[in-house]
Amino acid sequence: MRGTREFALYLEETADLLSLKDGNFFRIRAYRDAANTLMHTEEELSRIAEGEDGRHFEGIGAGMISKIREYLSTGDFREHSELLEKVPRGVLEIMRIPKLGPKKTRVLFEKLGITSVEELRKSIESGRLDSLAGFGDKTVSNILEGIKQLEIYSARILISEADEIASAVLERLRGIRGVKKAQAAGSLRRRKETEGDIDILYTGKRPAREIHEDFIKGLKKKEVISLGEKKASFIWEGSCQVDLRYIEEDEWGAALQYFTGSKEHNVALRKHAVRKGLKVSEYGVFRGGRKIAGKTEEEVYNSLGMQYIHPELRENMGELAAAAAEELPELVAPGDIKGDTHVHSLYSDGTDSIEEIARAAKDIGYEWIAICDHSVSLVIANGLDEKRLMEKKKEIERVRANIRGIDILCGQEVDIRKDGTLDYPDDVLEKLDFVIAAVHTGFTDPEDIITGRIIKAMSSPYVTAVAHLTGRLINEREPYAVDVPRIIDEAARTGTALEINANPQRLDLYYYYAKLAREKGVRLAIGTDSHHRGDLGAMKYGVSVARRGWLEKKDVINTMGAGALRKFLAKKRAGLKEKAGGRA
Ligand code: DGT
Ligand code: CA
Ligand code: CA
Repeated sequence: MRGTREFALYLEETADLLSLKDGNFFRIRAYRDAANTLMHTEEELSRIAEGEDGRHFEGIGAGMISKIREYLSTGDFREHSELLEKVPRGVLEIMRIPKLGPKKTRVLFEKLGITSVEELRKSIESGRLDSLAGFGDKTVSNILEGIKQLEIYSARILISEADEIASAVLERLRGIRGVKKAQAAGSLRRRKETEGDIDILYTGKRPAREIHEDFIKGLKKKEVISLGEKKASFIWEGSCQVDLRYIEEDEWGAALQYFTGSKEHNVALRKHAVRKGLKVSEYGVFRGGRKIAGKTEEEVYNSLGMQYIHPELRENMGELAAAAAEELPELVAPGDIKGDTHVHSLYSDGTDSIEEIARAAKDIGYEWIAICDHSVSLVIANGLDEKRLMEKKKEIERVRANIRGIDILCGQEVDIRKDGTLDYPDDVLEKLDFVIAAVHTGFTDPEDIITGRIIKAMSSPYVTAVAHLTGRLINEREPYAVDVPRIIDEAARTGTALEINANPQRLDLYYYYAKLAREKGVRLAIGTDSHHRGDLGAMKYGVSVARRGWLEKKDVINTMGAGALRKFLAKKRAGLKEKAGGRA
């Protein structure tokens, strides 16, 4: 579909290309203004081209309308495509480096043929810019600084960082005179694994511009991007963009719904509304000219004939149909969690003793905790050989006798070796309460090899769960190649659970695979992979992934009491051993 937003991006790009050519200032500004207007409307491009409803589209004149029509019929417009033939997109990226600007970008492109940020960085390092007029030491060091900034703006941040920024911003905002309600929306409210930027909505009884000006006063290292009547954008502490939006009190629910997104959810919601003869916008739900909802989000969804949809579900993965049929899952909640399936102790690479971990877990209110240290092959993480493993088991028994009210499971995170065998023999595994199996080697192997290793490991009656299935480290290491749907089928067949690793840098399984696992009847185990007892709090990120994956209490083994959990663990062992015995 050729959408309004895509067209607006093309306009923006045309304006950039024109500025690179030293084009007419007023024309460039007119394009940017039009792009900005279109970026913020919900209207279909074809309707704008009809010139209907023109009052929303100040700044979209006859010239622009003809470009829109051209775009609608050909997918582009001539001015844009012709400009783009002469200048590669990478050059536009260079122009986005703070403080560089179109003139210098043009020199780099025309004189040295530099067409990407990476090329520019290399050219600086190799001294190609040294003799270029207008690129003295100061300029070059500004460019390097700018490249670093650009990386900050374009990287998505971890949810744990986003949470911290959002609470600091909210605290500051709530402290400003005249601010009433304030809340995070956007991907952070949906609890997405990473955030592109942070969206904050608020209501107030003073002009928003004054509130924004108060807000940015005295910010450390502040970087104000824009300061408008209703919206302000800035970079918080040099790390992430924050958008503040002033919302009218009686439009709060509609705005919260709109700015929580996702965009895909919103598009589908609007279509659903249209079928019912209604119109949804960030201002409310309307029948004809009459507003029928908008003050609360519940009201917005209910007025469209559906259940309230939790933000975590709003990814257009079937939640609208389920809400209309009143068939939404009853999502697992942090309060349902009774234990953690993946915690390291001093025995391998953790920092705390078994007793310290057990007490910390008890303080959280858990009924049990599984201490899973690394196995013998993982030498760099101080993996345990059989002897030390038996010492650990003894110590767990001692601590268990000393601390009442919490069951400590003697677990291990056992390496899946290159040939798919496990890192301890069966007679050792048999002595453990809880085994999570994990791939820590051969990350670059092809998909069938890695998938095969994991499938072989799952066929062991001792393997409770597979840890961090894809091995990704967000912003640091790509996932290794693994056929997740196949693993899910095998997990269902063998009664093996799959881990949702709650470490904010992992969050692995991804939520959509958690959803698929649930649909196939696989249980999920949320493990924080803690190496310090302070990390136990990461459980909430794992629960968010579970909720985004539509999981209910019964789908997550962490919601079992200690007794039920031990029964569950015994079941796989008994079942698979019986099958193996039957075959023999
Ligand atoms: P992010 O920031 O990339 O992690 O993802 P979001 O979902 O927070 O996206 P963002 O910050 O661009 O916008 C916040 C929400 O506002 C988004 O989820 C839906 C809504 N929204 C913003 N701009 C548009 C738009 O042009 N069209 C539609 N349909 N929704 C939009
Ligand atoms: Ca956002
Ligand atoms: Ca935003």
